[in-house]
Amino acid sequence: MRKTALITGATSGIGRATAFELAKHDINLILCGRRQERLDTISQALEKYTNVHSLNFDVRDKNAIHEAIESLPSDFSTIDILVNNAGNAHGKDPIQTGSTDDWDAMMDINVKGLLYVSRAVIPKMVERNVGHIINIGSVAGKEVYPNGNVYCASKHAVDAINQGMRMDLNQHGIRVGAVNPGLVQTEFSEVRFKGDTQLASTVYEGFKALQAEDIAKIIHFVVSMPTHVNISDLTVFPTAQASSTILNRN
Ligand code: NDP
Ligand code: 8X3
Repeated sequence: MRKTALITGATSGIGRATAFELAKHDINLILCGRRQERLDTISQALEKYTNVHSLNFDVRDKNAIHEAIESLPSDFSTIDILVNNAGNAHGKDPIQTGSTDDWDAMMDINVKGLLYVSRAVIPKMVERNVGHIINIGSVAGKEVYPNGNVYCASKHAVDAINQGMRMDLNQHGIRVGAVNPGLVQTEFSEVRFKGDTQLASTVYEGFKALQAEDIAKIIHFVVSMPTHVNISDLTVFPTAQASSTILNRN
């Protein structure tokens, strides 16, 4: 029987690429995001591969998440795989001048949003003693870099939540693991720099960044392992990157 995966942040970047990768491997999909037009376009493109249902909610809105999960049609209501991917950096300022609105956005989306979606999905996994959760962390959850302050804090929180989830869900046979990418060329930097596409493009100049499809293939690899194998924590850099602060630009 086909598995069903719910992917948050499926309208762009890593989430969208993961939707295509899992669809091509016969996994039913629940695609989540706030931009309905994109959800519609992506769903249409994937319908030739698999069954797709989309849910429009902001991960900051716990009531909307709960209602959306409760509203799932019976064909989609058994979620086998949860990809907690929605998130972004907002701003890249030193702590003394950082925007408290940016800080709220990062903590509310990257940390609390991930928790709210997980809280809505996990109980049914626990009832069935079946499930696989992939938390998209970051190298920023393993190291801190200058001006990364609160984004790094949010991803360190994801790292801790990933470990805690694995412990609590261990007795239920639910697999939990994180995929922690280095620099991936997506809309991430456009969001971080508030639509300044020129500044955003400089982030990926002079080296070959990871592509969203690279991470999607890794996520498929993780979920396709036999059920006795749990990839708990995986960090992936572009070859040109050795750490958050060491990047070989030519
Ligand atoms: P993108 O900006 O391309 O995609 C972000 C996705 O998150 C979009 O689909 C967006 O959908 C969704 N999202 C953002 N805010 C919300 C919200 N409040 N409610 C619901 N959905 C939301 O970035 P990436 O694909 O690069 O990022 C995906 C994940 O990967 C993030 O968690 C990021 O931290 C992580 N990551 C990225 C790296 C990179 O270098 N790009 C490296 C390491 C980790 P919509 O706007 O439609 O709601
Ligand atoms: C995204 C990668 O280096 O911009 O998590 O923090 S980085």
